Amino acid sequence: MGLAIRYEHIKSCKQTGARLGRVHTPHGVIETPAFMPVGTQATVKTISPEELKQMDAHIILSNTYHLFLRPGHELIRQAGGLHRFMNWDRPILTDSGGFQVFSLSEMRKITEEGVHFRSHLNGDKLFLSPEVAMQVQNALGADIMMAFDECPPYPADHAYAKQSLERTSRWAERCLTSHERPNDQGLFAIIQGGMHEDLRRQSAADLTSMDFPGYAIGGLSVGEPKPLMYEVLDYTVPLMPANKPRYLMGVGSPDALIEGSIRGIDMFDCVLPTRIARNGTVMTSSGRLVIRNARYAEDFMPLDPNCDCYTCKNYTRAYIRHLIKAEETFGIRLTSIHNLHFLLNLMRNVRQAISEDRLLDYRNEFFELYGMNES
Ligand code: PRF
Ligand code: ZN
Repeated sequence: MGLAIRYEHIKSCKQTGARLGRVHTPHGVIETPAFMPVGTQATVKTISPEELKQMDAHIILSNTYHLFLRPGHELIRQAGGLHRFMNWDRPILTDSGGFQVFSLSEMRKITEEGVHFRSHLNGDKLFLSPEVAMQVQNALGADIMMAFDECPPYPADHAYAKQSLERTSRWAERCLTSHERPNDQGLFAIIQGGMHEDLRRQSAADLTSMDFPGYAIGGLSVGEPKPLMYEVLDYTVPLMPANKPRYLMGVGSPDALIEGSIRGIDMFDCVLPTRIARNGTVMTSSGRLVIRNARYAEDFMPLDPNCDCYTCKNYTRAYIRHLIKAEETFGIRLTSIHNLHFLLNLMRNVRQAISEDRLLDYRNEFFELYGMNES
């Protein structure tokens, strides 16, 4: 197998079993557990790479589906790959399109060969398959690429989830075979199986027998209750190899980042911080705050008095509320910077707590202030 990705385990938390580690990639090191900001269209919306580095983001995620549709992977290959195209020289992970094609495109038809669909941009007829997803991701050149999978909707009955995971296993094999750059791009497999324990076992067994350099859990955070997601993690994470990175896809609420870390997850991504920032919602140490609310009109405090981000050091709630209400783009830049800083800082705190064997204490202190059920 390829040499692109190496997981270094530093230690496990004695209170929880959470892992402190490092993922070594061709573009540098990711300290784990890590949160990956999402840059769907080769940009983390409104934030420059320099700002992401100031916030200490180690890795960002981008999307095969979007870049395949626009501007096209051949153009990005011509630019010298995604890193050079977007001026980001730290690690990048690209998702395979196997999820976005189901959530965004119209008139899709799944066959054994792949997925036929129409572009959500202009209605063009397109096709994605394991081989096409690998070709596109090889052209983009991310450090970590994802296998082309099928994420069943929630709820999915046992029969559907079974045939879907079996296809995902066959597709994973085809991804391995058609991957052309195993020495500088690591390909991660995605465990599916819905909310069914026997199917998660079957999926993990299929995929771990193929020896990928990393493993992800897909098919969670698709509308199921949080306790059910934690239950699936409880029995799925122990099925994943201990010497490789473990990535929980599309999960990034503060409570789930902590609960996932406790269960042994190393990597997370989510559009949540940047998406809610754009409608004026921020995460603070005492829970979510909706800055559009009239109660902040004359509030000259920072968004979060406990935060030392650029936004909180320089701007007030009243000013940010004004910008958001006036639809000034600087407003959503300020809330996006704050929310990303909040989650990246949360992960720094999680790593520190693991190193000191007190992640359970940290979790309890965090929830005390933040509120357990807020996402
Ligand atoms: N598969 C892929 N990407 C994903 C998911 C998945 O199951 C999810 C599930 N929450 C988010 N992103 N390929
Ligand atoms: Zn802040």
